[in-house]
This record gives sequence, C-alpha cells and structure tokens, in this order.
Amino acid sequence: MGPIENVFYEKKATSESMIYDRFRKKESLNGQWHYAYDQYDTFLRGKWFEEVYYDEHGNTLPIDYSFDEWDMMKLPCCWNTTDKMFMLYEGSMVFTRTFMYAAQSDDERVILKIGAANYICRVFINKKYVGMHRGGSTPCYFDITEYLQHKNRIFIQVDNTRRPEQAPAMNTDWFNYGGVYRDIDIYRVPKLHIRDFRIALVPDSGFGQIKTDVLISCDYTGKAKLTIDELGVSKEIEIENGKGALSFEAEPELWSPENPKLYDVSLECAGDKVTDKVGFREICVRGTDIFINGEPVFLRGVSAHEESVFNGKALTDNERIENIRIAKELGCNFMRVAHYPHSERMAQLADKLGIMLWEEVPVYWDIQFESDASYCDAENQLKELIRRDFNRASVIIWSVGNENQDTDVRLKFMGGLAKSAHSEDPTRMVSAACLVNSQKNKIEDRLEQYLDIIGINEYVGWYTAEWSRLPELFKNSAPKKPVIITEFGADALSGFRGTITDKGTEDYQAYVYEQQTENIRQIPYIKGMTPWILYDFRCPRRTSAIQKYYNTKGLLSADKTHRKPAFYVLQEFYHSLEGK
Ligand code: GCB
Repeated sequence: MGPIENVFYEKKATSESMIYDRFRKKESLNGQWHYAYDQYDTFLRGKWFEEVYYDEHGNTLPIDYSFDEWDMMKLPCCWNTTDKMFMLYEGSMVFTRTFMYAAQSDDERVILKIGAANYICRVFINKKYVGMHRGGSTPCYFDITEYLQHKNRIFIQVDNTRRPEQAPAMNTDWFNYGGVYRDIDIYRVPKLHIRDFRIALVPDSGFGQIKTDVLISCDYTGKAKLTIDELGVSKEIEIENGKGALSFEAEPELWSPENPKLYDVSLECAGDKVTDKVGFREICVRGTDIFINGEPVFLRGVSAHEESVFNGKALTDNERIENIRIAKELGCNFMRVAHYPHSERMAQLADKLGIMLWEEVPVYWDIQFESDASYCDAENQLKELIRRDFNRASVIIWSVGNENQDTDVRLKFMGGLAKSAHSEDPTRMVSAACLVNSQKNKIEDRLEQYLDIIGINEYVGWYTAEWSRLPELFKNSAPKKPVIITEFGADALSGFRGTITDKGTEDYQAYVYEQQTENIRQIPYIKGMTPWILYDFRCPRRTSAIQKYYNTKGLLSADKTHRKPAFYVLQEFYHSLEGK
C-alpha cells in the first residue's frame, strides 16, 4: 500500500470558495451514513474511492472494504459521543452514502457545503477526488457539478489528527472532537450567482448611512438590486467584473442587546436572489471607551466553549439557546465564544435574542508562528469566519487568538492576522486575548499596536497565588485602549464545598470571583470582562481529583443542572453594573 499522494493535499476549499447561502433553498445530506474508522489511512493509500473490483483480466480482486455493509452513523455528529470505542479516537474516519441527482436547469451549479468537519476533510464523488479543506470549525464549499450523475456515491474522509502546523496545534486545553459535526447540504445556484453580500452601517456616519458590498460569480457586469422594504430601500447596484458596492442614506432603528431589531433584506442579481435578516448597529472605540450606537458600554460577558455533555461540539439549537438564556440570566450583554469559530447558528441566534459576541480563531498556545503554511491556514480560517458572519450585528469583535508569548515571530503572525481582519472588515473591532507581562506585572504586549481592544487573561487567585498582584497589575498599567479581562477563574468541582481557603471548592471559586470583581470595578480602563467559563468542559489534560478530565472552572456543572455559588457572585456584580 503506497504513501498518501500529494494530490490529496491539493484542490483546497478556502474562503474564496464560499457562496452566500443564508436562507437559500437547500437539500440536506444529513442522516445515516456508512462509516469505517481508518487509523492507517488505507482509504487514501489504497484509493478505495476508485472502487476497483477487477484486475485488467477481469479477475476479482480481494478488497478490504464493503461500503454498504459498514456500520451507520447519523451525521452531523462528533464520533466521540456515538460509541465508547470512539471516545478518544484521533485519526481518520471515512463516511459514505449515495444520493440521487437530476438537474433542474441547464444553468445550475451544485455546491456542497460541509458546515464543519474537524480538522482536514476530503470529498470524493463517483470515484474522483473533489477537494479538501483545512480548519476544524469553519465551513467548506465544493462545486461538485462536474462530478455528478444520476446516482452518486459520495465519501467524506475526516481526519482530526493534531499536527504541529495546524491551528490549533498539538496542545489545547479542550477536547479534540472528531467528525462531520455540522450540517451537510447541497445548494443549486445559477452559474451566475451571488457569492458574497455584506451590509452594515458606515462607521462614523451618524447611523445615517448603509454600505453594501457584493461579489458575483464570473466576471459579471450589470446591475444588482438591494431591497429593504421596511426602510423603503430599493437600490440598484452597479456590478463591474463581478464586484459592486453602494453607500446610501437610511435611518434604521438600531440593533442592540436590549432591542435586537432585524430587517429583512434581499439582494437580486440576474436571476439569483438571496435574503437575510440583518441588524444595524455601530461599535467603536475612543480612548479607553467602547461605544455601541454612540453610548458607552461595559461588556458584561462570560466565556463559553462549544460543547455539551450529550453532543460534544454538535450542539442543538436548543442547547445554544439555553446557553444564551443562562448568560442573560447572569446579567450578560456579551459572550466570548472561545477559542474557535462556533456554529453560524450561534451568531444568528445571538442576533435574534440580543447578545453581543466576541468570535475567535484558534491561534492558541504552541502555534508554529514561523511557518508560512500555518499562517495561510490561520488567515484562511479568519477570512472564512468573517465572510460567514459579516452580516451578524451581534458579532462586535474579531479575536485573532489567545495566550501566546510576545515574540517577534508571533508579532508578525498575529499582527498580520489583525491587519487582515481590519482590511476584511472596517466595521468591527479587532482584539486578542493576551498574556500579562509577568516580569513587570503589567498589561504590555507589542501586539497592542494592531488591536482596537486589549484582551487580558489573568489568573490572580488561581495560577498566580498572591492577591496583591492584581491591584498592582492594574496600577502598573496605563493602556491607551480599552481593556477586556478575557479570562480569570478557578476550578471548582461541582458540589464540592469547603472554606474560602480550600482550592478546588465552590467556596474558593466564589471567593476568587468576589476578589476579582471588587478589583475590576475600580479600574476605569477596564471596559468588559468574560470570566472563564460558563460551564465545565471536557479536557484530557485535567486529571486531578477536582477535575476528572474536565476543566472545572465553570460557573455551572458540565450538564448545566447545577449553578455554583460563583454564578451568583457574578450575577450580583453584573446587576450592579446594569445601565452603567
Ligand atoms: C487559559 C486558556 C484557557 C484555559 C484556561 C485554564 O488561559 O486561555 O483555554 O482553559 O486558561 O483553565 O487554564
């Protein structure tokens, strides 16, 4: 059996392959798929997808697969939650099914979308290799038109092996779920179709101007039409060589967490049409203040992973709604959805339910900052995320990463990402969760020059023992930009009680929240916080008696049935800030 050929690393789906798909009619390929776990990548080495059953003389060959006899798994899902045997599995899994296709028009292109598959995924249709995608949390799109016939066999090969050149790399403080864990859909679009559609308030226009940017497939030159009935907007947009932009005056009712107003918008171009529900709001920074719609705001937040006890990362909408509801009950107007792009459903629900979001790419810990390949991968994930969620009013901050030492290579890498985020999206703030300069005990990181808002992870009371370090840290620092305390916290085994001197108890965790909030309250340049973390989450690195393979810094137990006392400390603090 040969090596994995280079060809299987080619034909990459990137942000450029995306189409605008919100509310487009789709045909779902979710459901039962046959699967085999493929630890040695024999599917790729032996090119099983070619389905060669006979040699050149017509003799039957011995084969190592029988696709239609393989066991079945209901996609999307994380394989880890389907069977005990797969709980800790890291490697490749191959999924296959058949589906029928009949063209509805001569003009149609068929686009396959995989909402997310961790980390590399490859698609094969009717014995041919279609392409691959890197990045475990952003969607990938493949134009499969040329590969289709009436009855089709499709394979999705997914590989969640941790590798040094990936983002995230080898070591994370969360669980490495595997699988095709978001929807698999097929879209039929005309050859000339809308690939990207961005619409937002123009910054600094006094909330009186909207700008739209449009990208059409092919080098189309002509017109597109934008409609927002409720605002009386019906505008023609000139498209030249596939691109068009238009700014116009409008006075929308502004979106905010308190008033999550959304407008039905639609864009038509040469027979193609997309619609969306969009809120308009302005987020900006002046000095050390953050403003939403011109009003200063304190971001009362909480961090959250995308995980549930039952479904791993494949959350249901009800689970997402529950998370937002609990955050609101805490008094939050903001959530840090860490450390990688959560499902697009999260931002859609946040738009609707009214909560602001910090979205992040997994540039986390030991990234290979000196590697161009790592940079390309990370930047592509960032561009995919921005393109996916640009029209979501709830998303106010793009984070280019979390907790990396301030080295030259890291500065170049993450500075590059911050520049890229700014040039992709001039309407939002860019940040990162940075480390404290521990020698000087000061908020100081060269990445600040590229950021609009400084995120700081500080664990005084937990990883840093002396409480005096916290007021000193704040006193030693004089940032010129707003600061969000993106993390503080303490492990507490759910239900484990003691005194405020016993680390690992709920009592100690509550004490940490009391001390932290008391200190943070007094610092004028701190304009938000997202303590770590809403609920306990699975983590292979955490083996102590108060952890048991979980990171237990949650304010709630992993199953969310138990609120720890720190929940109420934070709730009281946030309620005391409301309206400020
Ligand atoms: C951090 C990381 C986060 C960890 C957390 C912890 O600083 O950003 O991913 O889970 O600390 O619990 O140590």
